[in-house]
Amino acid sequence: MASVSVVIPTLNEEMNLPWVLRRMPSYVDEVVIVDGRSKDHTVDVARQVRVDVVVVAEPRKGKGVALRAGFAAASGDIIVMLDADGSMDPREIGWFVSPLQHDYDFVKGSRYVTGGGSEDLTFLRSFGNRALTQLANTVLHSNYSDLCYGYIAFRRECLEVLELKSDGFEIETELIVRAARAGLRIAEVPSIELGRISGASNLRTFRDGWRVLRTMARECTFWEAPTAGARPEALRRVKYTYPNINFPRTPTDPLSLLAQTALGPQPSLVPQPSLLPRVEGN
Ligand SMILES: Nc1nc2c(ncn2[C@@H]2O[C@H](COP(=O)(O)OP(=O)(O)O)[C@@H](O)[C@H]2O)c(=O)[nH]1
Ligand SMILES: [Mg+2]
Repeated sequence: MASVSVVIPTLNEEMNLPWVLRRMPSYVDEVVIVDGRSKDHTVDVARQVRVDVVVVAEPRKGKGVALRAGFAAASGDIIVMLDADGSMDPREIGWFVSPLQHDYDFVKGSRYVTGGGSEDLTFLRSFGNRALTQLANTVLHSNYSDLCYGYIAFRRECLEVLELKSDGFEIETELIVRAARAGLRIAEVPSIELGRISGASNLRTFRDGWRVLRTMARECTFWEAPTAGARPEALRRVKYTYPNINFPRTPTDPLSLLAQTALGPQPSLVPQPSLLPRVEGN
């Protein structure tokens, strides 16, 4: 059985990270958080909720810098990256991991294939994302449905091929473009993007949109052979939901969480709801 590491960059997410860690399926072998710039109790609450969490200190700015440090520290055969703000549900990790255990190298979450969706996309971001996706597909001869979405998993061997170097949010573009150009076997799986539980996004639509464009320009030549880009296969699914009974999506009070003693109630020991997806209508 392939081992699974989850890498989570964190920047002041003390109120959101507990939900994310509690939603982690039991088959995840390792959780790596990358922090170094948080001014709050993010690292402490992570250790409180999950004693075996691996903490990587990365004081330099940027999601890309943080992810690269996390990938280097992760020990699993399969690496999953997701956000700490509660916008990506760890319960979906199974959909990412299972294609990787069979025929695929790289699995990308998509809000647009059947079964996916978003509670968080503004009109401007949605429009920009569609335009960038179209542009990427034209130059890459690929058929991605959702470029700017960073719920991604891959086999660790891919890191040698991908040779990541981006520092900011454009690392997602770099990953996706290089995966297609390298001809990796790519699947898209549906994912439902939720709203941030609390706090504000660190992404600035225009500045980061521009960085995505610049990355694409750097990565793509004007002419690519029509077979150069890999064709991601969309693994569509019926819409599904996961039970959310034990862990309501409300901001956690970090101080009362940290006040729990080692002998007190341990949230990580609360029985996990069934890992199996509940198909709506059943
Ligand atoms: N370590 C680290 N994490 C970051 C940094 N910037 C953003 N993040 C994390 O990256 C994830 C995505 O950031 P977010 O602000 O939610 O951006 P959005 O989802 O694109 O709107 C979150 O888990 C953040 O805490 C950073 O400079 N360093
Ligand atoms: Mg977010």
